[in-house]
Amino acid sequence: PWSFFEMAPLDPIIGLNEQFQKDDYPSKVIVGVGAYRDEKGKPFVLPSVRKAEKILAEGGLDMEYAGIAGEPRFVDLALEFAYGEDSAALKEGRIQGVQALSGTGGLRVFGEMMKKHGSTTLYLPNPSWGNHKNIFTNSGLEVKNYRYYDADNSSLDFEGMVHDIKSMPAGSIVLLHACAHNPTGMDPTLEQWKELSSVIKEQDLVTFFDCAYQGFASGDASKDAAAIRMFVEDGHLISMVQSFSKNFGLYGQRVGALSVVGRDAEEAKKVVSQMKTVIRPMYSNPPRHGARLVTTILEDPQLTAEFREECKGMADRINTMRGALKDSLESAGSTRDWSHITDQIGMFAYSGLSNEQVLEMRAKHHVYCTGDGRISMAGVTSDNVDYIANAIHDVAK
Ligand code: PLP
Ligand code: TYF
Repeated sequence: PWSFFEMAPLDPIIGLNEQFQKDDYPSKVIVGVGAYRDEKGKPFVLPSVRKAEKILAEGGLDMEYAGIAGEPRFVDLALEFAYGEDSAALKEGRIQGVQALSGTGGLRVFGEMMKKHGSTTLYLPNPSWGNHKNIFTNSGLEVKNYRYYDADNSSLDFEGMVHDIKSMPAGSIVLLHACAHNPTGMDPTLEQWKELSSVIKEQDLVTFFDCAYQGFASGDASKDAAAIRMFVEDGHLISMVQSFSKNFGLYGQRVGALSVVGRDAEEAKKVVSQMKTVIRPMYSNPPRHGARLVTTILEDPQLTAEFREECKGMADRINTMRGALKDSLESAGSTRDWSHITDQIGMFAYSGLSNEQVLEMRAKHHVYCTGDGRISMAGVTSDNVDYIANAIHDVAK
């Protein structure tokens, strides 16, 4: 039955790892997948997560199935983490959610649910995270774009964005990156968010926030939730997917949540019941360990404080490397304006390198970033920053 199967192309982001593994050049560098590395370039487990692991190991917990919606306590804490403990909507029970297979799984459940309930079109920023389009196309939705990034000026094309939102048909879904936009590292200001909130309201759209980097934009997880909290306060009945991959460093544990703000608690519960009908035939229920780790941390004020400090530490190291990369490019003799590297926030630098330059940099210098010129700043260290800068300068001259 398999003879007509062709080899599928490599994933444009994750496939880079496979290519990189095969490269035996000694000073090869990968700044592709968005995964945090420490100053030695090694994967990093947060000390608060290590402590939570110990607590769990000693807790003698059983390994029974979670419910379809996952760990209820985790969901409550995840929602408080994003919407804020003081959120009126949360206190009124108008926000309900399920545990999700990290951000990706939550996006897919949302897409399937919306398709089932008559949605036809979802709008993504141009550009957006590479996987978004496939997730929603595979959910049966038509995926369109709205203007977001002005590549010529390395800035947010806010006017274009507002213009495009104003021409979206009522009932369309608009996906917004809650903070630290991937791949551009360029977010609307608070004033711009306010304007977006009012424009979207007039248009009668379904607002869907993808929150994958809460804590990574400013270093302060509460501050990074400002847009979400503003929209809820403004009365938007949003839905949101949260990922705990980056901020808690729990990538492989697949920890996330999908939530909805209803007109009242009953409405929100009805939506959650529909999420569960999507989940049950797809994967039945989510894994427990990662959700238990996050619960253990967020339940404990001391561990939460430690986590917040550690998350800030990651964001700070990335920012230091932004400055170092820009300086290093200038020392290498580049006369191009690289100020966008330090202006951008979150995990990535959207360098402005063309696909041709990216491929040349890979072939000549064995520096691997994604085809769109996105550099994972989390992979830049004091040891490799000069090498990366020289490679960029060489192909960008
Ligand atoms: N959404 C955005 C914008 C992302 O950048 C990512 C990961 O890079 C995700 C969602 C999903 O990540 P995960 O499935 O690990 O939570
Ligand atoms: O670097 C990125 O943009 C992501 C990272 O299951 C990622 O693609 C990798 C694996 C995964 C989800 C996200």
